Amino acid sequence: MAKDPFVAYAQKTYSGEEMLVRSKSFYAFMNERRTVREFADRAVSKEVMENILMAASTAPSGAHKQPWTFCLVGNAAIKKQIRMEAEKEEFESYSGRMSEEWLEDLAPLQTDWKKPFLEIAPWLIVVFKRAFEEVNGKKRQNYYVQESVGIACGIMIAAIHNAGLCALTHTPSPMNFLTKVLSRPDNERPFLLIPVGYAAANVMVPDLKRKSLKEVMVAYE
Ligand code: IYR
Repeated sequence: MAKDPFVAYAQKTYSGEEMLVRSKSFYAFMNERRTVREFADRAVSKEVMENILMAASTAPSGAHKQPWTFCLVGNAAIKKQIRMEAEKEEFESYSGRMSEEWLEDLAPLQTDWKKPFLEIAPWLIVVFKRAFEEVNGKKRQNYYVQESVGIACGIMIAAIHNAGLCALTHTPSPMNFLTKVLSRPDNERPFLLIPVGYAAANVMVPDLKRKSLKEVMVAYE
């Protein structure tokens, strides 16, 4: 196979001062992001969602395979079905499958098996990781799939926040029902379920604190 040609890359740089301002303001902006679990029943244009997905798809990936599929669900009947199936699993999880320790760790978030946001949020992004590809009837590997898709979701969450929207990184467990509901092929596995929209009016969020720099960084100079 011919090697991809290389092209010149013009890196955008900033003065030291500008870099300081930009890095600080980006941190401040990202630090305003909060996960919400209650959404407004308010439309968001499909074009905005498409831009968010294209931003996510700029993520670096193993061998540049971009091993993700983003299912964008706005259809009310499909959202309802996803809610029903998710609640079925979550009910089982909350009433026995999750450990005491896990339930104790979740208590401050006040989550439970009910997931009305799966119907109320205007869009659900169902992220699938692609374990392998089929090229000309032959199986081709993808690499670092977990890492690649995780990074893409991080960029997606930043893009959602940048658009002035809210998201929830939701993980119904197990979530293989999403494969069936969305008729996904054999090489795809559900990764995350991300409702996107406006937060509900007067939404409340847990009073969480983020770790300090000292707690998350170890410097070696
Ligand atoms: N999947 C469940 C439980 C849950 C687990 C973790 I870890 C959270 O941070 C939040 C919830 C649910 O979505 O309710």
